[in-house]
Amino acid sequence: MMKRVSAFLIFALLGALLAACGAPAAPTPTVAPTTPPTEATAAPAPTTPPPAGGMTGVIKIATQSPLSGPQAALGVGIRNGAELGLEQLGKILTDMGFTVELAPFDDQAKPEVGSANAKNIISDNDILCLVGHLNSGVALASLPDYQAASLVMVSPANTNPKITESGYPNAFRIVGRDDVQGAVGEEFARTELKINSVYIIHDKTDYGQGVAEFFRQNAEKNGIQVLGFEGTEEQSVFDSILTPIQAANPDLIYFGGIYNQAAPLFKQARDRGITAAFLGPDGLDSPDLLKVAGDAVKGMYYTSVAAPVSQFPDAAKFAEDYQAKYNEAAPPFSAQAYDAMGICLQAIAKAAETANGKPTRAQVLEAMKTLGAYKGITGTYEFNAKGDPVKATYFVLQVSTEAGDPAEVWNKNAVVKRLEIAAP
Ligand code: ABU
Repeated sequence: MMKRVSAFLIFALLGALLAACGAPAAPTPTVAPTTPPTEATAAPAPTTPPPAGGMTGVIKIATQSPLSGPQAALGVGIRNGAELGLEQLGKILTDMGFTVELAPFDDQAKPEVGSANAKNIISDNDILCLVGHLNSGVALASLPDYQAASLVMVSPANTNPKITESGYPNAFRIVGRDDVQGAVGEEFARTELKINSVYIIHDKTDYGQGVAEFFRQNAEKNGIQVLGFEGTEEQSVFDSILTPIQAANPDLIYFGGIYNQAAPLFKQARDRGITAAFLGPDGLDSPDLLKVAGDAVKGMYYTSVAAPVSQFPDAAKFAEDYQAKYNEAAPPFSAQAYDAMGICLQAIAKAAETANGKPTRAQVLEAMKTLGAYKGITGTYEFNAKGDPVKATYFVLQVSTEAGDPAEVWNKNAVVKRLEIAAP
């Protein structure tokens, strides 16, 4: 027995000696090539062993957004914007000695897929920050897992108040909120469009129903007649929704939801002779609204917390680089994803300096809380204690009536109002 123990000790000592002599050189700092979109069911990537000290090792930043399905036009833009951000801003970590990688996940705009992905994301200890989501309902389904792992989420798009009102210390966003966006839309409809009556439709999601409720509350308070308030998950044939709207003959149809559902709804409304004005929130801020609905939406108004990238002078180079890399115009929310990535990188770098090595997620979260102002390409962001930006920009925009490629034409949408509003 003693002999077997001695032999084991000798082998162990030899092994330790060899490992010390032949320890691998620190990896050359690089931005690793993009990994392909991860399937919702994909197994988590293996984690690298923690470095023995110093600024070495792999650091991953994940994205979650719809990369497939009907909302992919905005979701892919978020992934691409974050990817470009990592390529151009990742130097802050590679100069320290780390290797940085993007870990993109496809949440399909479905809460259950986002939640399943979240479990894979937190099981990969190299993932230190997350840029996402597009959909507030998907973020809300994923946040309990992120919180359990102290993983920071920086959203470039989520506007539902619950994101930052539910007590998640790790939830941050750089955009405004629907309690404000709904009020901005209602005020514009009442004072500029001079509407007296509205029929409100929503998509039954946290986001769509939420913003529709805020619009309704303000409309009722301010004397606009609300002729209907309906939720629907219908995606293509809206006859049963449009028949009562046609009978009610409202001045305005307000749609709380995303462009993929709004486009056929608005198109079919016009096709059957409904003349009401259309209005909706930032979920409509996609060239695909114009691509599918065509003339039906030309000249219509919408509110947004994102706006076409052409509205941000500091994002001009981003727009050029995006076009060159992805062969299409940068969609709304992609520049915000670039900034969300920049914020993740700053927080990780700050945490690495404090830790004098690869930080933990908890250390990144601590760094986020004291990050101070971050100057991005879409604005300067500073977070309040809830994780909201101290001030957010809200736009009222009008869809261009010009002909041409919708992705190009969308950048010609006119800004009717631009408001800087403090977080509620
Ligand atoms: N705010 C636009 C994207 C939709 C959402 O927040 O769910």
